[in-house]
Amino acid sequence: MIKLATQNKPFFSDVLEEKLIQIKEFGFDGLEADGDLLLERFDELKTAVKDTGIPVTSVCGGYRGWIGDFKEEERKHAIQDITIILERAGELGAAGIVVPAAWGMFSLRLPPMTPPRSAEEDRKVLLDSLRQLEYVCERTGTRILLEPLNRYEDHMLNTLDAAGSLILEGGLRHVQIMADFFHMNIEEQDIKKSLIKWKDLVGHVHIADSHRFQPGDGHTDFVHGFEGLKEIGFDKTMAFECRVLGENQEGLYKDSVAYIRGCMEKAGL
Ligand code: LER
Ligand code: MN
Repeated sequence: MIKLATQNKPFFSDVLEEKLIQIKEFGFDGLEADGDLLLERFDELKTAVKDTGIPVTSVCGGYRGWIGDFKEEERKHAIQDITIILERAGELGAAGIVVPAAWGMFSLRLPPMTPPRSAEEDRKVLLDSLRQLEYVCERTGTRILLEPLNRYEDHMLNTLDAAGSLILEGGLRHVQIMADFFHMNIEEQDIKKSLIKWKDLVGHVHIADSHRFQPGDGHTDFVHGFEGLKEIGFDKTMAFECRVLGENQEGLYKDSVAYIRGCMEKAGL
């Protein structure tokens, strides 16, 4: 059974227990927490999960640097912070952390267009970071959810093919592909076909509509993509990662959850 999660929203309470209860009232099954909640407010978060019974399904961001950082010092920071986050995610029973190669560090489609490191070096660096994190995943029962981003947000991993082939090349057993509908809408020729191709490695999903706002407001064909998830028997977490367009933010977000649940039903999920 797929779990529907949400990242934080400005209209959710900052009191963690209240936040989790609100999330449930909005129609979600759990929270995709920002990493800084696990780094800065872990005891409070653990108590809130225990008292409400509403889970942290997964973690996204909130650490220093990137696993593919050009700066070695920053890459070390990323590995250090992600290690702590994974240890705490394991304690919470969360699946693991969503990790792109880097975000906003370099784009091959924007000036200066020539990166300071070769593609071969990029892969070496990424494999080194992922291998170090594999050990942490193994002892904490967690996973790295490796996320390809669109060409304007990252230059190393843009497609499910790129992330999947890196995982296979490294023989990484605790790293899976994080499939984001916003990025896939830009980079994949056919979202459904790509999901089916990487069926054994798809471990987590992000959803936003074509314009990165709430699902149902843009023109992404979610039912088509969800048919791919149905075909591969995906039964993990799908997290909303979007801004909300419109005046009545809370009402529109609730409508979007209902819209997505309807799309899931149409796809037989
Ligand atoms: C950034 O666009 C994104 O999709 C996040 O999930 C980054 O991990
Ligand atoms: Mn994403």
